[in-house]
Amino acid sequence: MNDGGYTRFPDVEENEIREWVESLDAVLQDGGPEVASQILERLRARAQAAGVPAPFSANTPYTNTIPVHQQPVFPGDQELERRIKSLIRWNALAMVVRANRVEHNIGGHISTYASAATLFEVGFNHFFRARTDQFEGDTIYFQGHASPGVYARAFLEGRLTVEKMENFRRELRPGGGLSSYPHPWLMPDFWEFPTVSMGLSPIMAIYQARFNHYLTDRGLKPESNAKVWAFIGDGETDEPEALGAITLASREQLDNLIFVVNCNLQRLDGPVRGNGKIIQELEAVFRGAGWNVIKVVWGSDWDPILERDTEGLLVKRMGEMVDGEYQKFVVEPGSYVRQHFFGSDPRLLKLVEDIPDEALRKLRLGGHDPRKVYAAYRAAVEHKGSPTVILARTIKGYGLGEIGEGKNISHQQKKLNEEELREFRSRFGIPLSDHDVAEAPFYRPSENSPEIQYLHALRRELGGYVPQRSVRAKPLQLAHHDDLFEEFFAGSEGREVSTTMAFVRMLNKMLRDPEFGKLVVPIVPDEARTFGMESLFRQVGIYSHVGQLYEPVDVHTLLYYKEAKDGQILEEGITEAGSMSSFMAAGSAYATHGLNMIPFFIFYSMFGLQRINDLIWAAADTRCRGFLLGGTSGRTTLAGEGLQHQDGHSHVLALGIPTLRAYDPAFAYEIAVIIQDGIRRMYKENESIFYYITVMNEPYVMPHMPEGVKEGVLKGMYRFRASENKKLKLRAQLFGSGAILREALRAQEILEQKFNVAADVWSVTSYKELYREGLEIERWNLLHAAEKPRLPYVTQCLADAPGVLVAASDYLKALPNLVAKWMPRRLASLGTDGFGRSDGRAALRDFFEVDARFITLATLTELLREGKIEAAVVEKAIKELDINVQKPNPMTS
Ligand SMILES: Cc1ncc(C[n+]2csc(CCOP(=O)(O)OP(=O)(O)O)c2C)c(N)n1
Ligand SMILES: [Mg+2]
Repeated sequence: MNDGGYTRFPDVEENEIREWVESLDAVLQDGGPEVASQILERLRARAQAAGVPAPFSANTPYTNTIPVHQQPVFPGDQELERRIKSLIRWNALAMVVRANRVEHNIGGHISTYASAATLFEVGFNHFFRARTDQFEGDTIYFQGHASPGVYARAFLEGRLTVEKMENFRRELRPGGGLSSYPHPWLMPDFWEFPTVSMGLSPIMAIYQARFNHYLTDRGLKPESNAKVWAFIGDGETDEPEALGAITLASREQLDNLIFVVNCNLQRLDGPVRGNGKIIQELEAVFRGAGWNVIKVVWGSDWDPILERDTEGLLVKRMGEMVDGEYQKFVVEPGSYVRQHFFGSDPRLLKLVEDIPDEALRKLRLGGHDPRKVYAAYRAAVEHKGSPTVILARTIKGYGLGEIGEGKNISHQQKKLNEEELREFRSRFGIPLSDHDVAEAPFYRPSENSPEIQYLHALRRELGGYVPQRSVRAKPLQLAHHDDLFEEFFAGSEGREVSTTMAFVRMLNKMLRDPEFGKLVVPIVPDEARTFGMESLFRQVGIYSHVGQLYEPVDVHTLLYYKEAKDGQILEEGITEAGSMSSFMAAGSAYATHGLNMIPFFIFYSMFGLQRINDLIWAAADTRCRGFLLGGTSGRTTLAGEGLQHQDGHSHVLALGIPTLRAYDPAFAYEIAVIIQDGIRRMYKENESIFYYITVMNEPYVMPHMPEGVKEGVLKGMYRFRASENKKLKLRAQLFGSGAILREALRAQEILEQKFNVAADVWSVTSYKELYREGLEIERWNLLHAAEKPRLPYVTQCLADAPGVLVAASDYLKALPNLVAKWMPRRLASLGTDGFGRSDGRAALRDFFEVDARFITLATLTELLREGKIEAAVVEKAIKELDINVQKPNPMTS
């Protein structure tokens, strides 16, 4: 695969091949590429019919895709651009070197931008269009480790001060600094998308490009030729997410999408494919997936040599070498290149006999040649019908010379001594004296200099500066908001429904809301039927850029599978990562597009936070808004499915994501309160938060909302049903969440009827919210030691709540334990630590010890501990409740 088909048939006579090649040349000359292509296609068909196994190759030779004669004229002042790029190179290097001098090991990367500089700067100078009032602008995902280069350019543009540059990677300095990598959370006016968890930006970019089409197809934004660019490392493509969604991009004909893979052949530890060729490997993968592939392997220096290579020997030789050898040519002298590359054939040696060794070593590669890169970018933006990937060959640590060019240690190179700085300075012609250079000072020519003037002029032409982030969406009014949710406050009037059903009905109503219905984006990874959402197929349609090219098998049914160009549902297929990427595109549209899109991504809760937590983390960093719905949740509520499906820990995983509000509601009105308030906070008050709400498939009667509980629902707990028998001496407070709240209610009855214990039952809608609030109060108390301590909400709630305390949920015991220290007395926690099982709900709740019987037992045991009852009562209860004390421990079995 990797040699472009050149070494496969060594026994074919060279002469014979030459004759065929000459015929092809003649056809090309007379008829042009289209005729040649037709003839080749006919030949292929003929060969196939004759039983000749047609040589399959998804590869083209290891040369540039765009031939010299098709290269457009470079539109800029190349010399001036080179000088600007050199200044950016210098400042990018200086910021890392300086940061590490001040603070040993503060880190930063020099060699990534050093290799990507031309790829970035040609984009900045000629392609990346800013967002303006008239034009939506290009969306760019910058390779995270190249951030010093992006900062250095913004510094030249006058957008970042010396002080900020000085404080690269030291954000906590007075006056602030610059974050290590692209972080919208930390630099909300600058970065739009976080990219540094490798592999995520490619998938995010693909779904962003698709989402841009979605917005246009649904009439929410005008048609435009804006592009989504993603700059990716070649090592990064090993991440499954990086290539995992590329067929979606071609299937959806995303010609608004351009990947640029910086193929410096190295990653952190060493070569990406020492024994192969990463460019050829990626070419095959992307071509196979239907992408337009543009290889930019060799720079213009190679053009005359290739022209002299009339026999194709050089191209053949280029195809033979593996990346490990190519990397060696970067670090060895020209004599080595002559001997080991050209030396394989005297005819090759002849091609370069008039080129001195030093020049031979310096023959520029494609990714460092602005003319080649420009040609590729121009072809990419003009290409129609499919996404484009540009595979550009570069050198890691380009310009660092002895200390880091092409070396295996390049990635980690952060410090340069005086001598090395001087060398770099001289190589790139930075006007700093030998004396000054030692300090690695930042250098910016005067505002009137040709460099700075040129820089500004080009950016003006492209609409302004990038990257730049701003929030352009206007807050929603939410005038009729109450009516929408009213129905759910009333309860289900005796009907048994699940919280999932209630949510779907809510979604249905929200889709019809006159103000924001059109902004709602339902996202499902092939689970709509699981959640009873199939009625939405017909109601709002499934989005498809091409509409529906077939008659669906169920066309005669009421709820048929309707795909439509203006469909509203994003039915992503089985990809939680892809769905989450859509969520991010929608959830950040308030900034990217000035549109308050409201994504509702509903998934199997086990395959959410557990599977795609890194993307959810990135969504938080992106300041995304919207709702994540963990469907069929609960370790004992999702009956039958067993170990891989039953989620009992997503709420624990949600704890770590700072802007994620996580709720485990039990009733429809709780969900309504949470969603209503969430929409208000995110889209009216402009808070950068998002929500995780678990919903269940267990049907039961949804009660009417009691008076005055809304605040408690949102804060995390409220007393749902107080004991009516206050005269009893034995008292308890039971905390239930989600479906397990009903077990607590049952326990309340058992305790009262059989054991004379009066228990109040609380619905704990969010341990995370209680925990956050408690931590906030504790911090306040810590920092205001002399003042009267404040009380956490949990403590306030339980101030007048007598008796023992017992919590039960469908999640890990760790959740209630988080807030136990703010409770007035010891808390007994019941939860579902351990592997799930396939069985019915009752059996599962017995197995995990979270049912009404175990809540009763835990309450009695606590009363025994407090000396309020005798051990005999507990022993009797164990028998009456039919509890097997010899049963295996669910945590370890
Ligand atoms: C998910 C993830 N794993 C590991 C890393 C650590 N890491 C940072 S850069 C890097 C190597 C990058 O190599 P490549 O993608 O080829 O980029 P280059 O710097 O060579 O352009 C690694 C492993 C990371 N940032 N993200
Ligand atoms: Mg690399």
